[in-house]
Amino acid sequence: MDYQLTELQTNIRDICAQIGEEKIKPIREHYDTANEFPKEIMKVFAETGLFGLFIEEKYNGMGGGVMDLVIAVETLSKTCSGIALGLAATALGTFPIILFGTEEQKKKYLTRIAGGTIAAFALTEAEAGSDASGIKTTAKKDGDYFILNGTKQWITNAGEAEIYSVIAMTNKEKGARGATAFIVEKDTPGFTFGKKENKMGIRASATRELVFQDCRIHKSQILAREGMGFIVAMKTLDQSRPGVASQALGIAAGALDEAVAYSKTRKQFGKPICAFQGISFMLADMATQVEAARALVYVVARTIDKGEEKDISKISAMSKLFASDTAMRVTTDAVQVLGGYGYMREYPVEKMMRDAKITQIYEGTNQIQRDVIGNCLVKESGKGG
Ligand code: COS
Repeated sequence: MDYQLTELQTNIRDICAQIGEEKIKPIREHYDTANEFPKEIMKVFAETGLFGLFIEEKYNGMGGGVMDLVIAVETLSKTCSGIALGLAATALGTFPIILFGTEEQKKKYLTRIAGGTIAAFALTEAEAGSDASGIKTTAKKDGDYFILNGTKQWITNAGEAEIYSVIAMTNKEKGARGATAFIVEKDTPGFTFGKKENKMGIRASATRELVFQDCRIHKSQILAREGMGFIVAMKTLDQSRPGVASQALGIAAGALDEAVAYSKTRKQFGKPICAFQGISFMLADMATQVEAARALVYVVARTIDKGEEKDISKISAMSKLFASDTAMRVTTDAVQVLGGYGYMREYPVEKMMRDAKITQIYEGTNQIQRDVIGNCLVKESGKGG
């Protein structure tokens, strides 16, 4: 299909496909098995300028937007979404600065990120997953400083990132309106990391706790204003969910490729299995779902980049919901097409199926996405809210 990619986007797709084939494919199994973060590949991303893809040129970025990020993450995720996540989660940690940073904060942090410094976003806690305004990490005012105490859970890129966008409560009584967003640097005293999680999929990505114990952060590190942390988080997620959608899309597209290739070489009853309608109909459905997901994700990403839509929550949630459900269905079917071989670690489709599952869960479960979409529909119809 002709998606009318720009020259930059075509170049990004080709470069990422080359990185996937030459650098990621030979090592993806190792990092998945070892549950290890691929620093060497992050260097390749940095050298290629991928960390600056979605950052303005005046901060040494490439001046692209969500669509450019989507193309990169989709293409890299075809080979390994766990590795692509190092880039996607950096974007997630960067969006609060892009959307709400002061000129000074942007100059200081965006230029570093564009040069290859990894970032992360810290909202989730043990008791605050879907209920994001229930966070318990506190930031108590002390003169020009805020003292952070608490633990963030399941933070992607934790320990590897140098720059963290952290949401903490500055006024518990005010609920969602009592949260504040801070930029916290890795080596700040009082800021340490908890255990590395042993995950089902995306095992090449680093997922750890962030632990704050009397961690002093200067007020100049606040993003937006005191009390605006929840809005910073929500607007960030609106911007980043198409990134998860593109990760899911890449996983699904990768699994489809594997299934088609296998079906042409695997012979049963004297014929390649693609000659059986039971298989070819499955492949046809998988391909149709992938293309439908791609069309939706691209249109949503472009709409966000245009900046004309006032409320992007609904379409952003739709892209993540549809693409991640597609990824789960298509990878499950890919394992089915490969049969017993699909279930074995020697073939990549079982890893793709494991990797797909998280896209229905993180950056808001798909139940939360439906909730967001439903609330938007009611608001738009003027009946509620
Ligand atoms: N953009 C701007 N403002 C938003 C917003 C958005 N996308 N979403 C909510 N708000 C505002 C609301 O308008 C409301 O403002 P007022 O206080 O002025 O009325 C405020 O934020 C609180 O909103 P709401 O009452 O809807 O908050 P809830 O506590 O009910 O939570 C959901 C809403 C469920 C949507 C939110 O908690 C959520 O997104 N949860 C999932 C979190 C998530 O994705 N976690 C993954 C972490 S990153 S891996």
